[in-house]
Amino acid sequence: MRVSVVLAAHNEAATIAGVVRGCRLHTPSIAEVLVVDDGSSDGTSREAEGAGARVLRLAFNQGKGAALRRGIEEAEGDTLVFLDADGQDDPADIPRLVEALRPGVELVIGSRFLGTFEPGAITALNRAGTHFLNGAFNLLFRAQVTDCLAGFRVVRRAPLLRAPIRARRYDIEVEILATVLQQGGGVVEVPVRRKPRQHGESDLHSFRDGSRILLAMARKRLEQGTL
Ligand SMILES: Nc1nc2c(ncn2[C@@H]2O[C@H](COP(=O)(O)OP(=O)(O)OP(=O)(O)O)[C@@H](O)[C@H]2O)c(=O)[nH]1
Ligand SMILES: [Mg+2]
Repeated sequence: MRVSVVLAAHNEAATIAGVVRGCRLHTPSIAEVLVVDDGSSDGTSREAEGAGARVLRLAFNQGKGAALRRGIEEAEGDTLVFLDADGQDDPADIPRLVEALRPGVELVIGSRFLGTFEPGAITALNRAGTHFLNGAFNLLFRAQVTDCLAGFRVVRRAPLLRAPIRARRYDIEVEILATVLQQGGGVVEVPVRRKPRQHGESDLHSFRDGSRILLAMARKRLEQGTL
């Protein structure tokens, strides 16, 4: 197993170096930490490189999904770890996620709902929206996950290369999950701890991105045929 940690980052200069160092310290069989700097206007790339990451710079901001797709294409490893660059996910949880990637398992989700939200880690609106979208996902795909939107994951790279992934923003998480399920791959969840954002601003727009995620689910489900 060769593991690439892929971090999508947009204006995360204050936190990216700490996250990169944490990933380098905690990731078993690590090949690289790959940061996709998505048109940041702060020092995100410089900080990431200084901490030992390989950095891909996109010329203009294209969204988290577009950045992760680029990371999936460019990564060296056969196994990918995704987590947030803003310090909300704890790299110390990475070994437990990687360990859960047993034969037959293609995706390990770091579930915030099986784990812990520290105070301030999620707004009431985003918690309610996430529950709603998770329920919709389980109904549409006859799945039983607790956190279909979690960005903290370990996934094998091969199934993602076999299917076209089109998401440009926060719809990337459900598209990856649906793609793995569609190919018959095993999915497991392990609990993680989610911290509040310490610096900078979220790019997430609750209603606009929530609608986009719901549309992405519906489109993916329709592609798979009748219910
Ligand atoms: N490459 C890239 N990364 C992004 C973009 N928007 C967000 N990200 C990254 O995606 C991760 C999650 O984004 P956030 O905006 O923090 O979303 P969130 O954690 O779901 O929302 P909050 O809890 O409000 O912070 C962070 O690492 C961001 O830097 C983007 O446009 N491009
Ligand atoms: Mg965040």
